[in-house]
Parts: sequence; structure tokens; C-alpha cells
Amino acid sequence: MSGDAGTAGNSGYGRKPFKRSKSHFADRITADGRDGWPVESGRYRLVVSRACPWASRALVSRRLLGLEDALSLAVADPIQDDRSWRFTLDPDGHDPVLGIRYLGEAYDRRETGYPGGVSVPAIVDVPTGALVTNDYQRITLDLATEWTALHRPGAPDLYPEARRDEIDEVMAGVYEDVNNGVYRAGFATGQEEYEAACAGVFRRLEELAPRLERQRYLVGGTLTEADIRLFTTLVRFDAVYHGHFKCNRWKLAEHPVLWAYVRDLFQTPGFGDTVDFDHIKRHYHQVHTGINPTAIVPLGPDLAGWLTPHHREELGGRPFGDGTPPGPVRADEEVPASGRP
Ligand SMILES: N[C@@H](CCC(=O)N[C@@H](CS)C(=O)NCC(=O)O)C(=O)O
Repeated sequence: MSGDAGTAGNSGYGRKPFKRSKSHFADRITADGRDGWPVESGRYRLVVSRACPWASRALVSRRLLGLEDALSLAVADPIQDDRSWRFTLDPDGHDPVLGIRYLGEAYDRRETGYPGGVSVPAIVDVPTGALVTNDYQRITLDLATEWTALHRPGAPDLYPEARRDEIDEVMAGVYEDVNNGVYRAGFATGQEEYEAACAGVFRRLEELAPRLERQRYLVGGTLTEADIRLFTTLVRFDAVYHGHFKCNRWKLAEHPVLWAYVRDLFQTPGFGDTVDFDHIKRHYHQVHTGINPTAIVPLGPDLAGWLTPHHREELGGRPFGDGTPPGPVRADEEVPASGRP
């Protein structure tokens, strides 16, 4: 079974400290096509797992920017097998557009014998069936800044030039201590390593909370890429990071500011409508057998709270800046009832 970062062993558990591997295929799809991959409607397919926080960034961006028709979507089974991500949710177990059973086949078409792990998110060139990029740090920034010609009318500017320094600074801390910190805590193989990572998660969250008490979003009164990146970790927090990854100083639902912040995002079109709690819970608990050998999936937490009022609109701000919220989810991309609150 594939390990979560391609480095931690197939059950996310090994003797070495957890270290996230660098994305291997870092070609960029750009407006000018300088890497050989020009932005083009209908040419590429985004492959995700709804379980994966890194892939879920792209799910949210794609919805907020209205790229659903331009960039098609393949959703992998949340449970990998020994060949990694597979399309067992689709008829006959094949992705209907790429015609493949495993995402690894697109990696093979790009480079035979590629030694790294097969990871999501991945963007595949539909005409050739070859992987273009699995650079999860870059993909969403390029959707925001390079795919602008294909954005919907009213798409927000998720990475505004005037705020980039601040966005980058916030995201760097969030990445180190929160996005990746929960993985370092969860896959730690020693007490000290675990304690340092776990303490870092909560230190960073407590540092961010006063900012979010004053303003609706991380970098002011309008949504940015920074909110997307914090959201994808926070939405998983009580369901998998608190128990399975032992980040359990407190539950998100016990923290008034952060719980209201994440519910606000969840209830914003483009965020919560991409989330499948069933995929999230089954993936983490059944795939990381090194830290959950019984593969038992917990029944809780109760999801009803996600839809309760958050009152964050009282802080003011304009969630979409000069833009507007995205429209409804495409019927063929709706999250099944099993994964929703
Ligand atoms: N591509 C990145 C990040 C994306 C990532 O870790 N995705 C996970 C799912 S949450 C994955 O696909 N893991 C499978 C593997 O690496 O074998 C990496 O290799 O660290």
C-alpha cells in the first residue's frame, strides 16, 4: 500500500522521522505555455482523492474560480491498493476520460520506471494520457493566476498581487506547523518527535486565532489562497487529526474562534460542497495501518455542528472581494449523502 508522503512507508509508519518528499513532476501549465503545457479548456484532467488535504486545495480553487468545465475532474477511491490510487468508484473501475484503472498509469506514460510515489493531486494531459504535474504547492497558485482566461465571470482573486507577501508568510507558517505538522505528529515514531510536532500545531493555531477574531479571513476581509490551505487541514481536524494523528490538546469544536471560522468557510459555496467526510475517515483509518492496525473507522464525530450558524458575517468583509460566490455544484460532482453532514 502506498505511504502518505511517498517517504513514510506504505502504512505511514517507519523508523525514520516523517519527511515529506518533494513533488517530482513540477511542470507548470501556464497562459504562455512556457513548459510546453498551455492553459487550454478541456485539455487537462485533475485527479484527486477527496480524502487528501493537498488535493482538496485544488477542489476548492477549481470551484471558487469556476473552472469545472475547463478542467475536468477524476475522483479516486479513498482506499489505495498496492498500486496506489485507483478508479474503482467509476463504472468498470476505469476513469471514463483517461481510460485507465490506476493513476500510476498516467505517471508511467510520463516517465517509465518513475521511482517516487504516485500522489494526488495530479493533472493529466488528456490527449496523451501523461501526467503533467503533481506539484501540489504550485497547482492552486497557477489555477488562480495562470488560468484567468478560463475563470468564471465574478471569480475572486485568490492570490492578489498586493497581498502576496502577507499571504505567502501566513501560508509558510500554516504549512510547516499545521498542514504538515499534523502529519509529522501522526507519523512520528518517537515521543519527542511527536510532542514537538503536536505542540507546534497548537502553538500555530493559537497564534492565528487572535487574527481571526478580528477579521473574517486570514489576510483581511476577503478570501485568499491562505484560507483554502488552512481550511483543508481544519476541516479534517476533529475527524482524523485529533484521534488518528493524536493532535488532541483540544478539538476544533472546542475552540470558539477557529470553529466559527472553519464553519463559515464550510458553509461558503466552493468549500464544504467539496468535502466528503466518509472518504476522509475511511482513507486515514484504513490506509495507515501502521498507526491504526485494526483499520477500524470511528463512528464519530457528529457532523451536525458543521451547518450551525457561525455569525462571522458580523465581522464585515467581502468574502469574494469584487467577485461573486460560485454557482451550484455540477450534478455529476455532488458529494454523496454518506459524506455530508
Ligand atoms: N505530492 C506530494 C503531496 C501530496 C500527497 O502527499 N498526497 C497523498 C495523499 S494525502 C498521496 O497521494 N500519497 C500517496 C503516496 O505518496 O504514495 C508528496 O509527494 O508529498
